[in-house]
Amino acid sequence: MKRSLIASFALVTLSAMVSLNVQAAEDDVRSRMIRFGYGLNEDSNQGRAAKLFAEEVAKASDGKLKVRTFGSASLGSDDQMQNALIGGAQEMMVGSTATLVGITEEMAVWDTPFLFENEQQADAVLDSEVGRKIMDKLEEKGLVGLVYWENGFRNMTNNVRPIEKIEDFEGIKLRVMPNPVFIETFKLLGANAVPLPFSELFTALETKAVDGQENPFNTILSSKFYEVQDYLTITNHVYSPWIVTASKRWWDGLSQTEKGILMEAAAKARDFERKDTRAEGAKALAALKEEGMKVNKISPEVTQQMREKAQPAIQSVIDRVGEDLFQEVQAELEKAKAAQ
Ligand code: KDG
Repeated sequence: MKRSLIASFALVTLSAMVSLNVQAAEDDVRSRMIRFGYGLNEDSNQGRAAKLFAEEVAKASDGKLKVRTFGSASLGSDDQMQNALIGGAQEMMVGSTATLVGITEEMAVWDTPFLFENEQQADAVLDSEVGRKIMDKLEEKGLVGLVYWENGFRNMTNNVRPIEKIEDFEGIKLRVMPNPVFIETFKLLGANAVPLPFSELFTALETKAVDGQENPFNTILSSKFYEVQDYLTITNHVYSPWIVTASKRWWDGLSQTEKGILMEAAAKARDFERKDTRAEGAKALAALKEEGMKVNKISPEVTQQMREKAQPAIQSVIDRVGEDLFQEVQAELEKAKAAQ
């Protein structure tokens, strides 16, 4: 009797120690260095949000989790960093969803021309269940999606002519993100679409390897494209998200507490970044005019012609992501429109 009592007491003690140990592991916050890469300058909406993310993580971990931010594509272009995360050579980054399409093709849904009419619709859909569902598909490819940030509505710049009628796209050598939907869309509009990583864009414009590009006002200003571009045409042809990602190989080794700290900081930085991007966007347009860019806004009639010409690209998104997922996004979008 005594022997079995001692044995069961030892068993209870052992399992308590093990669970305490697991508990300690789940609550552990270890000293870690986290390399967080991004493509724009430090003095950009992307850079300011990355800095805030690092500050929030340090605050919440008593300085144990040290996020070192690396801007201006100093750790590589978006797709190079995405591959570094998959391989475990880098811990985190923020970059375009568009360059993830080669890894997780469902991300292409966010490249659909004219999908969102305004930022409120974008926020509602990206932060919805279907936005999370698309983000979670990254896991099978070695990435963890934390949150979406805002790159913003994209507008055209070029050195050939102001884009006033649909024919004005004809023959313009336009740099686009290395993404099948962007390449197809601008070919359908009549431009000569040239896919290039963001990190090569300024030089390509400066050396006239390309005539133009398309990006949100904040990026056009912070990357000084006004120095090498004459015309800015407000087209708002697509809303671009950024996405904060982590290396799954690295992420899976974190404790629950560490994951919670990173997720909460990424969400705080998202909320800050969206506000900052919108506030600075209006100022950026005024600054671009000050810098001498000739600015025009495309008419509703030409916007409609763009939509019609881009229709096959929208169909190719549906073919790529699947009718069901595309309709899930549309349903979420209709809910957002009804709530406005
Ligand atoms: O690293 C910069 C990219 O994240 C982002 O700016 C993508 O809009 C983009 C572009 O034009 O490449």
